[in-house]
Amino acid sequence: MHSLIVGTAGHIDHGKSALVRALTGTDPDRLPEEKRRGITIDLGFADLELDDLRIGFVDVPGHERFVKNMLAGAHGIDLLALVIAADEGVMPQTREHFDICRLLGVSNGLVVITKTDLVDEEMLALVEDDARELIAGSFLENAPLVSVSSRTGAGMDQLKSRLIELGKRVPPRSKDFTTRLPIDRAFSMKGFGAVVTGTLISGQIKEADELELLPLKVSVRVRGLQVHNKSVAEAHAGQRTAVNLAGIDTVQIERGMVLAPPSRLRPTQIVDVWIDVLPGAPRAVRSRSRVRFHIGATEVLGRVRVLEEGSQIEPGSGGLTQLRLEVPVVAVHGDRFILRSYSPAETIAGGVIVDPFATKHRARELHHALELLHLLMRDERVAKFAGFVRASGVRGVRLADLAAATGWTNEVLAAVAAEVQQVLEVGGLYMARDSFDRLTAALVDELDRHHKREPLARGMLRETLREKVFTHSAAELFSGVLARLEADGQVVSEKDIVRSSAHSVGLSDKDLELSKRIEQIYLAAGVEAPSLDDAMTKANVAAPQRAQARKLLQLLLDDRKLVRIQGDMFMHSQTIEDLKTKLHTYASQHEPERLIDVPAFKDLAGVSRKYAIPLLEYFDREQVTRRAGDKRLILKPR
Ligand SMILES: Nc1nc2c(ncn2[C@@H]2O[C@H](COP(=O)(O)OP(=O)(O)O)[C@@H](O)[C@H]2O)c(=O)[nH]1
Ligand SMILES: [Mg+2]
Repeated sequence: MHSLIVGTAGHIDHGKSALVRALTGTDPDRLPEEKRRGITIDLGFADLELDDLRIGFVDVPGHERFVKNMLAGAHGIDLLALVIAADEGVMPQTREHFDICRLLGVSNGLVVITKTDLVDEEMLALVEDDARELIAGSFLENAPLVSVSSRTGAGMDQLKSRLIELGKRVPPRSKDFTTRLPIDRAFSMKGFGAVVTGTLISGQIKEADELELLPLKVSVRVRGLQVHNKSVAEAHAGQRTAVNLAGIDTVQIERGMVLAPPSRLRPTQIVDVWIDVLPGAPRAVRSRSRVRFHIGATEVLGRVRVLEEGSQIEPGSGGLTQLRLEVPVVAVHGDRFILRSYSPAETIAGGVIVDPFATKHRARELHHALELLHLLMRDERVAKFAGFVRASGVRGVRLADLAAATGWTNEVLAAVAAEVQQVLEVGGLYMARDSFDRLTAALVDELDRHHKREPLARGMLRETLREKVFTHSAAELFSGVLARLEADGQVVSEKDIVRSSAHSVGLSDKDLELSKRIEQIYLAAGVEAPSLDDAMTKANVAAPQRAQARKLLQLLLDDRKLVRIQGDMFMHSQTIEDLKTKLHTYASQHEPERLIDVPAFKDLAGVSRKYAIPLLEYFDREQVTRRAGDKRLILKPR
């Protein structure tokens, strides 16, 4: 079975709903008001199995006041049935609906001339000419034109066989996009709760799936599914789908909201788009004009900022534009949409989403922004991927960001990522090679400046460096960049200190000599560590030189020649190593407990309590020992 959606379009009273009823036996005018007034106000639905085709009909209102509702149904159709009444011919909404379908990228369909029972042959021929003129040069140019009467049934069999032929030629929906269901109806069913319906435009939905309702970002669960009024375990792209949702109240759901997998797609309020202004539009699309933006099943208001020179796009031409929306919507790259003027509401343009998560462009950056948008518009996924990565600059972009921007499945993302060039993956973020180079240059610069300022310091604190160069980026990016620079041998990072690999602390002979003396004093003192003051005095450091001596001491610590036990208590690393060896020997003599108490440690180390406690605490921190009640467990060396 091949599922597809057929959408009606055409002027009011041209027999769209009657046609759907004649074909399916279902009256698509379901609202009491529609039945009473005999007109379609909102979308109607019906289904039909023809051969191995399962057709979902979306019947739209023809009245110009309800174009908004028409749009909510027109976005997901595979086949257009453009309906023209034989007794009236092409009328304003025939044209407007047809324009809309063209702008939305509908690419298959047929023309149905209805009410043939009301006209003679001559009139019918005239209307057919009228229709042919309308579709000349469009996607319907070579489409079948079928004349029918829903009243007498004339032409219905021919129409059905045309639908079968066309339906077979409609390509299956691409499997490359993540699941998305724009909601066109929401209602409650007694005993079931919230039910939403819509055209599943991509992916699939299964019973018990966890989904996310956007832009609310509420998680919901699929309690049940129906396709064509039958319960199913799974619904597929191209099917009219009803979903019974748990975890949400019907009152929270509105037409135009979207169901998608959790955390996969994201709402947006600024989009960069390409628009084509209808040749018949009453005026150019200008910056600052307020428009109605129709995407999926939703309509929101927004403001235009034309990105092209001249700040306007003339009727019959196209260009790049930014739309700032008053309410968030769900949009991915490549989505089609319609722009209507605010008042009077008329269709003026259609377009395609280029960058769904755009930022405001400053005038001097506009040129660069336009360049990137053109890259995104290239018809190759690798170029699009590279475009999104480049647009992210030195911030980089996560695969999840790319998934939200493109709507691509993980399989597609992985395949494209493997092919893309001049893009690096750093700390889980994708970044263009030149952005990466700029970032590393800034980092190396910052380090060099630091080394110039502080020639005696071994390097810069990691955190300080991150704050200076990576203020606005993700933490993992910094580690990623650093790791790459280390692997390249450009920088060396030790614990919380980073230095450029070319940097070495340059000590004067005098400093070198003093540093040796200080080290010697600690080495000689062993566990009987002198206070800092004592050490300075012993090393003959006069008061004015103490600051310098302290820096030298810090260098000795950085070089791990000295170890800080606690506060100002330092010991030589040799002393500590000897103690560790003694501890391990002791442990091996006290297997399997490997325990030592404070008195035993004092004996072992030959120290008083004043040193024993800080030393043991130091060993605890270093994971040489671990507290076990009032004793220490001597850990096995790793
Ligand atoms: N004589 C005749 N009347 C029709 C035919 N199809 C529809 N109608 C009538 O035309 C009117 C409008 O039809 P409807 O299907 O509601 O038009 P819609 O607004 O395009 O959906 C109704 O009164 C229908 O009974 C037809 O083939 N022949
Ligand atoms: Mg109707």
